[in-house]
Amino acid sequence: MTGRSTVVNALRAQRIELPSWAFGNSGTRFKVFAQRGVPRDPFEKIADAAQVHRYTGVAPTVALHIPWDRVDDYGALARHASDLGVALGTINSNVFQDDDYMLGSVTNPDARIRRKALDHLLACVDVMDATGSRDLKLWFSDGTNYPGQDDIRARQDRLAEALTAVRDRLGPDQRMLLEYKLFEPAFYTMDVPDWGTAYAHCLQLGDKALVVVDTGHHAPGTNIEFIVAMLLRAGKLGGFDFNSRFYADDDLMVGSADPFQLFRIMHEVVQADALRHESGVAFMLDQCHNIEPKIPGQIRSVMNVQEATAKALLVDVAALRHAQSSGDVLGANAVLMDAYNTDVRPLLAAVRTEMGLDPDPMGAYARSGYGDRMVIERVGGQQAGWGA
Ligand code: AFD
Ligand code: MN
Repeated sequence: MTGRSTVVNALRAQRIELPSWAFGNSGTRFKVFAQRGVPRDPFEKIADAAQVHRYTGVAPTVALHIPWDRVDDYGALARHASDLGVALGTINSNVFQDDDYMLGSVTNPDARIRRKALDHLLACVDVMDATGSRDLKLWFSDGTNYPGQDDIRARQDRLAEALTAVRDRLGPDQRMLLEYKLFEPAFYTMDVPDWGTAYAHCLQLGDKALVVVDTGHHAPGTNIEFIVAMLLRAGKLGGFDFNSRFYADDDLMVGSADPFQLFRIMHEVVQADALRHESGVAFMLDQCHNIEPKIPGQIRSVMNVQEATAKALLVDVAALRHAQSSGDVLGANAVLMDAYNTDVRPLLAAVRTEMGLDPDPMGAYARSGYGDRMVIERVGGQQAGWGA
């Protein structure tokens, strides 16, 4: 059984990265519901993200999305973040919102459009140079909707060509994280549909290329923790985009649909000793708060990741290994379920108190009145949202 101090120290050291885009207006293809007090620019997004870190203590970095978060002076944005106790994190490219990309970006049959997309990816590396970011996250909406529309293998060749050019551009301490997604917005083939495709390209690209597992990007019923274990064993897990789903890429608060799956994923992470910051695995959130207030929605997500992590840290590994090695099926399962069924909220409340935080982040944020103040202060301007 892991000692309490070891568990507490691991929970205190945990780092979860927030997505800037979660604080703007978001929605579905049917409607983006505007909320009052929403940020109007990257500086205000950072301010809202800093509230999540203020009350949770484990969310010190904010991922940016380019061009949504493009600013004239990234140094000023970084200083703004630092003044608020956070830092700029992963840079997310966006080659999915330009009319030119209707038939694909880096895999488009038109070389001119492929060049335009690659130039954006290289410009994102320039942003990384300016922000000091380690990771470039690459998600491609590229794919086809109909059999025969394009050559599946040729599109993979185009993808490999672009990824190689990005790899060659990266600095010595920079990485590229390739994210896969089974479907949407393409419905017949996605050019990076699954972990196998992402893994195959990352193997070709070398050590700087790693896979991102977005928990909403699989077919229903997929054993995601198996994928996580395989990538960890191969040294090719770059990170997560945590969210939750009932049916598709719903981008709901992580852990809200299936906290048991989140626990099983974090169990594989803990067993592979990959929770430590030094492991290089990035624990990012990637969500769209469509109907819930955004800052408390993110606080809840962070808390859900913490709870799954705490339970994973409580697994009695010695007992588990003994039961496994002796073929004690029920015993091994019981060891895991004992950890999962442990109410870790008192433990996390104690950890927060030891960190000098309110043990109840949601209540502390609500009592701060920050959200109400933003509604009053943020009048006018153009609210951030899809495309903003
Ligand atoms: C969309 C994509 C993908 C990506 C995210 C940020 O589905 O998850 O990581 O946008 O670009 O949610
Ligand atoms: Mn994602």
